[in-house]
Amino acid sequence: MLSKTSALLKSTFSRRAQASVLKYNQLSEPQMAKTALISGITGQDGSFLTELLLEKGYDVYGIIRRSSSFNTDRIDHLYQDPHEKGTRLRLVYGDLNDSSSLNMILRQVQPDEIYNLGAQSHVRVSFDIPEYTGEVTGLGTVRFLEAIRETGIRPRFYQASSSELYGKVAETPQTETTPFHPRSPYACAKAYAYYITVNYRESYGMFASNGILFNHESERRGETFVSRKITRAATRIKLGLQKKLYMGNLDARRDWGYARDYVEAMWMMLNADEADDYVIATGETHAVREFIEKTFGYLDLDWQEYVEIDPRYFRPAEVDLLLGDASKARRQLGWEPKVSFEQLVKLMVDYDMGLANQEAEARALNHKSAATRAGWGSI
Ligand code: NAP
Ligand code: G4F
Repeated sequence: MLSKTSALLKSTFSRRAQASVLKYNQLSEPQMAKTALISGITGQDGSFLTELLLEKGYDVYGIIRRSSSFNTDRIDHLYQDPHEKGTRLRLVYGDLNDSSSLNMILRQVQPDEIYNLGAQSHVRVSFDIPEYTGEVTGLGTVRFLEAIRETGIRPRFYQASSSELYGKVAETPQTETTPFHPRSPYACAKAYAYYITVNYRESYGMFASNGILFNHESERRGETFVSRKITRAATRIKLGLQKKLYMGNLDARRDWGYARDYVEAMWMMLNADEADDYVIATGETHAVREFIEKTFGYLDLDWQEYVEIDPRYFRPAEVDLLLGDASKARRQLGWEPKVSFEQLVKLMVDYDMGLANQEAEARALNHKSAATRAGWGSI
């Protein structure tokens, strides 16, 4: 019964969050606190950043795109009824592919800070839809920057740059001065976004900063990224809901941190004295195989019995090794990661075990589960 009730509550909250999306002409209200505008608010990082900014007393506006089904799950717990006085989180429809919506939103919201987190962010998928990825992940950034220029407001701008820029790495560890060698349409789009952000800073004196963030995960990570794919599958296997986990390259190494720690770095960058570019990373690297070993080990399972390789998950070009050196962020922003690799795996497994338990209960009630779709496609 618990899962039935929680499903009902979830859909009610989703409906309410969608209902709270404002029309542009409803946006203006006298503002005292700092105002932040976030693209990608429905994503992993967007949800943690929204929590952080609300805690800090900001008014937060999030851009969401029209979707035929509810996609506000990650921020539903932050829902505030816009009809009540003092609402501090508002959602507005817009799209990084639609300059006019960005212009209109900027004029109405007049943000002090903009966090551009919106992107087609899946590397493997970017090989399937390279042009679309270029549009949203690359050109989306210049659409935003141009909208700032055209409206004449002077917000601080954060660009969600990525360690994928280093690709076929020229040196290890990677720092702010390591040359880029992108290895996917996603990384090429992010390279454009990185340089156009630097260019607008240099050309127009904008306060525009790049956070070159290494992989960061959480219990809210999308289920087709490797960490979550592993923790979802292992917990389901533990409860007999799934038999096998099909994986790609287990030798790839990543510098994995916790997303909540990383959104703090974003805020610190926009609240520094000067705009600049920063690597954000833990300084530890682990193979995908280690992530699997830790996860299954934590559940007392022998991973070799369950994991099989499926070449569909290999990428046309791979990024073999990422390891970041965040000394500059430590020195200049005072940022450092708090959650270790072990703690990260544990918190994700604990969360997904809760979901697997709910799924087992729902199955007993004969409900269809989203998790049964996890094996779709080649991601
Ligand atoms: P995510 O969970 O995939 O979220 C992406 C967000 O972008 C979602 O809210 C999505 O909206 C939105 N979006 C997609 N297309 C859009 C469009 N055309 N217009 C407006 N919004 C759009 O990504 P994340 O992990 O939170 O990452 C946030 C940002 O950091 C991304 O730019 C990502 O590339 C970058 N980054 C991530 C990492 C990492 O390890 N997580 C590392 C470095 C950089 P829907 O919910 O509607 O799909
Ligand atoms: O979790 P992933 O899909 O993340 P990837 O490609 O490193 O990209 C993520 O981090 C970037 C920062 O460096 C972000 F910019 C980007 O937006 C995204 O958030 O894959 C990690 C590694 C890869 O080497 C991949 O080949 O895991 C390997 N892998 C092995 N088997 C797999 C699988 N990845 C996925 N998604 N699925 C597999 O079955």
